Amino acid sequence: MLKGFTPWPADRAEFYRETGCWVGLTFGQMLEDRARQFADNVAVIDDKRSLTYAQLNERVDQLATGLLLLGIQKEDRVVVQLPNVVGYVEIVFALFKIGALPVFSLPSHRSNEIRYFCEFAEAKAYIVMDHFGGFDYRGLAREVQHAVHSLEHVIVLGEAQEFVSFDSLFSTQSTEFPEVRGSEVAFLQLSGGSTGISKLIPRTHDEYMYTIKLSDEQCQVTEQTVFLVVLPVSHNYPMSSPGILGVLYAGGKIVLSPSPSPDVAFPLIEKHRVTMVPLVPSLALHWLDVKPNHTDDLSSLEVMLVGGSKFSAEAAKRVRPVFDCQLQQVFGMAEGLVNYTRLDDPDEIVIYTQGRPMSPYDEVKIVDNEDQELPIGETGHLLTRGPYTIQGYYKAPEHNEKAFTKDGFYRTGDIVRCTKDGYLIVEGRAKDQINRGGEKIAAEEVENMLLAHPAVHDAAIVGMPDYYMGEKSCAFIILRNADVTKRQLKSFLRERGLATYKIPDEILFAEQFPLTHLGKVSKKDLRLLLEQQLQR
Ligand code: OOB
Repeated sequence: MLKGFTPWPADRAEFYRETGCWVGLTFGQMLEDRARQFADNVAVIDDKRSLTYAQLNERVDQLATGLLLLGIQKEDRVVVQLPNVVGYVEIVFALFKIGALPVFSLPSHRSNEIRYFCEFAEAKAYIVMDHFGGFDYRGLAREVQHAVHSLEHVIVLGEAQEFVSFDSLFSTQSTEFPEVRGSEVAFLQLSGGSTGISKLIPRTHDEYMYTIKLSDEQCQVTEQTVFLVVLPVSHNYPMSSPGILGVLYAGGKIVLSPSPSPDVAFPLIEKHRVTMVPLVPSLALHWLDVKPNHTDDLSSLEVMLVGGSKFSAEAAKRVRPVFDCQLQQVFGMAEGLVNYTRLDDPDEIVIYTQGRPMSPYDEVKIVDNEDQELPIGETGHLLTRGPYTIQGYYKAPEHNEKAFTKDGFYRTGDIVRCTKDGYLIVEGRAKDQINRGGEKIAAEEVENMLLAHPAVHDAAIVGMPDYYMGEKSCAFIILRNADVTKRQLKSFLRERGLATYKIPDEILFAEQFPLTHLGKVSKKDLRLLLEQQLQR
């Protein structure tokens, strides 16, 4: 078993097997199976190429062979940083087949994040695109490879320069793949993070297969589904709720879009007769606002999933009239628990709630500050455990003590209320995190980096209401007796390799911070202060 992975207690693991949640199927086997069943169906398309199920499986086998020949072995960690391209699906399944573990990073991550992931996971390889979105990832790879000693290979899709070319890896040599079991860890996903930098989340084949099987049921994914991905494909949401994995499970078709812009995405919906698309609220709002200016035929669209942050009821009401499709809200987390509104739920529920747990074996509790369970209808902290919610972050025993209860419930950090029918309504957040249109920012990570600036005496980051993003980030700064501009502070963060989405949208200087009675910075009061400033 992978070192640093926290397994489920034996009795619960046995229960999840007995009840048929965990069936021992790996993602490698799943693809082989679907390649037989749906051989000539198109599995995945991007703006350059497309592959049928049979072709995908064949290419995955050749790539897996090439990875083995390169020296990538079972349980080796491989940081994957790719945009929405067919090569992403190929590489991830090739790693699954040999039992090597992809560590999923986002295209917007920079050296601060990538160095950390590679170091922390002791990654053997790092896989990037040559360039994308105006950024050359080979420069980043050079910097990371220089800094991280475990990193033996950088694999590049496109022009590889001095690195290993992705295309050169495909090999028809006959090789035996290592045996991989359903109970083993399949990959490491990223947490949004609330203290310091993102934690890594180990997910096993068994429990992740269960999440996509259930998601397929709740979202009615079938062989006929045409699924458009405009969000970064490696995020847990477009990956598994129901995500690209759910679509492959059902034999449907994945269309990968290089951009979420309606100018790119709407023509793709028309061209491929897309039936389903997952969005975050900021994008859904944007699409709602601009739809009337577009003439593309979007009549194939049946379901728009919206999740990742709270979708306002006002916006939710507009989905059907504007897009003539069904809205399905999803409230999920990379740590596990996923809630959906159901496709046959009345509007009341679809518009006003974030859905209910997808498995009958999900256990949810809503508790007060002392972990005492609250009566139904009251607002409190959401705790959960179940057949697909992790028991611990990867190699983080101390953090796990705080993030999980003694009996294995995960503290989600979300403040919710439950209706009498078991639907959850997200009311707020207890974790020190900013949810910037679905992208999570751990305040502490950015604060620590700001504190490294010689002119900064103290820094505190809070969310700032925003029409599209839900919230943006605002950094309050107390300066030493030095002069520094907002722009200089932002470029300081950029030069330190912080991902762009984490750079504060606003910086405000303060003389002092409001404190709690314990003497900690009161973020609640800072938010009030910010509100007053904005109103002015
Ligand atoms: C998804 O996963 P993560 O890991 O990026 O973020 C999880 C957190 C939740 O704990 C909650 O704070 C927030 O994102 N969240 C929502 C929400 N969906 C997620 N807050 C309010 N309303 C919602 N609908 O974001 C994720 C993973 C799988 C499926 C969907 C989203």
